[in-house]
Amino acid sequence: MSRLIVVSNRVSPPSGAGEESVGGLAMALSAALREYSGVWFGWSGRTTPEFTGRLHIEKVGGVTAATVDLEEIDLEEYYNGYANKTLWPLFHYRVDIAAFDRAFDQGYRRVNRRFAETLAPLIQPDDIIWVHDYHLIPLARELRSLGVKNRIGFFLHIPWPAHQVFISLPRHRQLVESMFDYDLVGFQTAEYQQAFEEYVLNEAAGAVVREGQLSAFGRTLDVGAFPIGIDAPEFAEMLKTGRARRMRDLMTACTVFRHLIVGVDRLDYAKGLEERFLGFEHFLQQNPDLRREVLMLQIAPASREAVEAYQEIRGRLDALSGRINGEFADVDWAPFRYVNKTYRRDELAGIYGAARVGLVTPLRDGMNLVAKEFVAAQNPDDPGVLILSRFAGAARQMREALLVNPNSAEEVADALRRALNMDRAERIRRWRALFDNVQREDVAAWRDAFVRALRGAEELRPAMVS
Ligand code: GDG
Repeated sequence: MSRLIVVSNRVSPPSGAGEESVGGLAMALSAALREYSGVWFGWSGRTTPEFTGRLHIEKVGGVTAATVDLEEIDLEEYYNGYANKTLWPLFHYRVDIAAFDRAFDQGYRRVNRRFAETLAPLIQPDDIIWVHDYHLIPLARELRSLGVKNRIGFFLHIPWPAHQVFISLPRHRQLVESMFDYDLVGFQTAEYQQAFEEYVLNEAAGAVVREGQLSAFGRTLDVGAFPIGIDAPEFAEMLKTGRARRMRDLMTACTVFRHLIVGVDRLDYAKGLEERFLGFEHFLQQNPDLRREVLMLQIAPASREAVEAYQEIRGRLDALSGRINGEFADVDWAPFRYVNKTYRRDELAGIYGAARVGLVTPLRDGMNLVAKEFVAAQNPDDPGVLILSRFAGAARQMREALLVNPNSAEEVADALRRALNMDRAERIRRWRALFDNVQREDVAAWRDAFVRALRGAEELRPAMVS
C-alpha cells in the first residue's frame, strides 16, 4: 500500500489541544496527519553552520517526522527572504513592500534543491508526495531532476493573485513552469484557480485540455479548488474540555452586561488589523448608545519577527490601540483589549464561545481558519455573528456571514452595529447554515479530496508507514 509523504517548510506534528504552534498550515496538517499515518518532511527549525543533509527521524502521535537543519544564510534568503519578503507580500497584493532581490531567489532555489536531495532517498516507488505552500513551489522540479517519478501534488495555502499582480514578480514564468512538474496543483478557491489559468493561457501560451486540466511548457497539469477546513470533530471535543469551559466562563464573567467582539490573528499586515482597529474606532464614534455595551478583544501573537514589515506593523498597532482606549475609556471601563500573547487552542475555543461577534477582516487571505473555528465554537441556542472580509477565501463558502470590505471603516462599523442588534432567530438561521458548511467541508474532506485527486481514480486508503 502506498504511503503519503507530506512536505512543508516547518514540521509540527500533532501534540494535542495544548499545542501552541500558531498558523493555519500547521493546524491543518497536524489534523490531516493525525488520521493518516504518514511521513512529514521539512525543516527542523534549527540552523547549523554548514548544511549536512542529516535527517532527524522522530515518531510523534502516529506521524513520522523527518526533518533537516538549514544554514543561517538559508533562513535569511529562503524563509525570511524569498518566501516572506517576496512571495508572501506579492501574493497578498502588497507589491509595494515585496522585495525583489536576486540573492533571495538563489537562496530559495538552493533550499528547494537541498530539500529534494535529502528527501529523494526516502521515497519508495509507490509513495505519493504532497507538497505544501509557497516556500516549496519548485520542489517537484528538483525532485524530477533527481529522477523521482512518483505522483507529486502541490497545495497553495495562500491566494493566487490576479494576473497583473503576479507578473510583477521577476522571473514569474520560471516559477510557473516549475509548477508543471507536479501532477496536481490545488488552490483554496475557484477564483485563485481561475487566476492561475488566466496566467497560463495568457503568458505561457497554454491551453485548457479539459475542465481541470491545463497544458503548457510541453506538459499537462491537473488543477482544482480544494477549500481547506478545520478538524471539526476534534474542535467539538475540545469545546467540552474543562479548560475551554473555564475560559468561556471567565470571559463571560468579565464581560457581564457587555458583548464580546473577538479577533484572533497572527500579527500580519495581510490580516487587516490596522483597518479593523480603525473600523472599531469608527463604530465607537458613531454609536454612543452602544459604546458601553461592548468589549473588543484582539489576540495577535507575534509572527515572523525577523521581517521588518512585521516589526513596523506591531508599532503602529500598539499606538492605535492606545489611542482608542485613550479616546473612549472611562475610570470604570475600557472598550479595547489588545494582547500579543499566544493562547492554548482549547482556551481560544472557550474565548470564541463567549463572543457575540467574531471579527475576521483580512485584506487578503487564502482561506482563514479562524472564521471556521469561531462558527464551530458557538452555542447553537444563542450563537454569535461572524463578520467576514470579502477578501478571505472563506467568504466563498460562508455566504451567511456579514460580508464586509475590510478597507472601509464605515462598512466594518455598520456590520458591528447590525451584528449587535441582530435578533436571535436571524443569528440562529445564519449560524446553522455556516455551521453545516464548517462540519461538512472540514479538514478530512479537504485531505481526502486532494489525495483522491492526486492518486487519480485509485480508492483512497489510509497510508501506512513501514
Ligand atoms: C495560512 C493562510 C489559510 C492564532 N492565534 C493563536 C492560534 N492561532 C491559530 C488559529 C488558526 C491559525 O492559527 C491561523 O490560521 P489562518 O487560516 O487564520 O491563517 P494563516 O496562519 O495565515 O494560515 C490561510 C491557512 O494557511 C490554512 O490553509 O486558511 O489563509 O494564510 O488555527 O486558531 N493558535 C494558538 N494560539 C494563538 O494565540 N494555539
